[in-house]
Amino acid sequence: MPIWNPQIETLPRKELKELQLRKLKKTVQYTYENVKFYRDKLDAMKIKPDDIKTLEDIRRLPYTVKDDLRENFPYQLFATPMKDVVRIHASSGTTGKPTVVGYSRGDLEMWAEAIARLASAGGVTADDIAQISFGYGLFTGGFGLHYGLERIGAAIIPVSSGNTERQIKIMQDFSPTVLICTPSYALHILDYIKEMGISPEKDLKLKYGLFGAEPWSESIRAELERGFNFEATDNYGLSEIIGPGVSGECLEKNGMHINEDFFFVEVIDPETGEWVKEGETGELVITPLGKETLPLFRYRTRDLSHIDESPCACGRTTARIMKIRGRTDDMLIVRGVNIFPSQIEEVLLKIEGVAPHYQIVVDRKNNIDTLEVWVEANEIVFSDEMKKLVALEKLIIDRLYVQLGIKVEVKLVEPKTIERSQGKAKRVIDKRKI
Ligand code: DLL
Repeated sequence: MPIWNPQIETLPRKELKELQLRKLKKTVQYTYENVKFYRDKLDAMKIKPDDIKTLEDIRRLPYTVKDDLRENFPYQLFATPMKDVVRIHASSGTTGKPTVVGYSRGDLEMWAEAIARLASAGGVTADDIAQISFGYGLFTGGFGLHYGLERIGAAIIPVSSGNTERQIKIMQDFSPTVLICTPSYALHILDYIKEMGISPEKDLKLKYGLFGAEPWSESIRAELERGFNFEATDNYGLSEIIGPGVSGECLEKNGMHINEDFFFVEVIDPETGEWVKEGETGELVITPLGKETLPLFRYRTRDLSHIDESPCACGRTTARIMKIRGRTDDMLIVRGVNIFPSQIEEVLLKIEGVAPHYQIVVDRKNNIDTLEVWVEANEIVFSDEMKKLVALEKLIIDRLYVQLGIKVEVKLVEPKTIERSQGKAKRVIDKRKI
């Protein structure tokens, strides 16, 4: 597979770091001059932009958190005047005000370049026809992928999300070779396809799937690749930083190559705020390099992962963010035990007879936390004897006990009872917070 921008993507790591340092220095100077919020912070900390002399010095800069964006709602962190802002997106967020992000023309250029690289890495070329089933709108997924794919020269079908039957009709009529959406929506489309008796192998032309915007396990990748008969890659990003485009997998499928000339990524211990040792898991903290409208310092993503800098067989030299394990804020504490939804998914999807649709319901009854896992059994299991259902339920309880160390309740439900999403799946319902 050709590399979109070999000059950058295969740069020796030493030169890449030199490039990052040059851009970091410029970014700090630019941000200090143009964003009062940061100027005040640096002044209070008695730090001058000139104090940043090495990449390690980034640790002298303050962190930025989501609340900083909310408190400066909507435009106070923008470094460019409105006449230079050409796009606005927002992320809804479940509590409080949404976070608003802006892009200059230069930012959109950078965004398209970042996406072109990851889409090429995932197999896309100018010969492809891409069905983009991410939502187009304030969410960054649809438009973000769109302009990068256009840059490559792929023919885009901008379907947006929803209306699954129409999605499938388009797949049959327009012969897209690439599907782009959340992995959970892809699973939902796959269910429909099976139900309609369509054979992806014979009736569709799909070759690649580019998925992201939510956590998904290797088991879901296997399920999608088998079901659609294509190759599926993962890509990661967040609206505060740019949207999709921070990083994306190549066809080696071994971590997401970071666009390191655009983003400096640190991994910190979320408790102490210190850098973890090389290769260890921690919270990703991202500083965009050279962004014009919303240049944030050290944004705390709350996403947990680790970084691998070892050479990749694809030839790219850029470091890779390994699969996102969860978020610091989606960790559930149930009867004192820390549980990540991804741990539960990992167990469920290795069990035969279980469909990749589940929901975790946490509650508190008589002052005791309860955790119920609702899992769909597949058609075959459900039409079988009761005895088998009971045995399957017991197997899931036992496996989850081994993984989590606590006994949880498991409820096997009929196929298609768990709500499907057209965007990001909602896997956890924590009634304790309601
Ligand atoms: O989800 C941007 C995006 C769109 C990325 C399309 C990839 C593809 P937000 O809505 O701001 O932006 O949500 C960002 O989603 O902090 C992660 O917790 C999660 N997330 C995004 N990509 C992945 C991924 C977009 N590949 C939040 N794996 C992030 C796991 C992901 N989690």
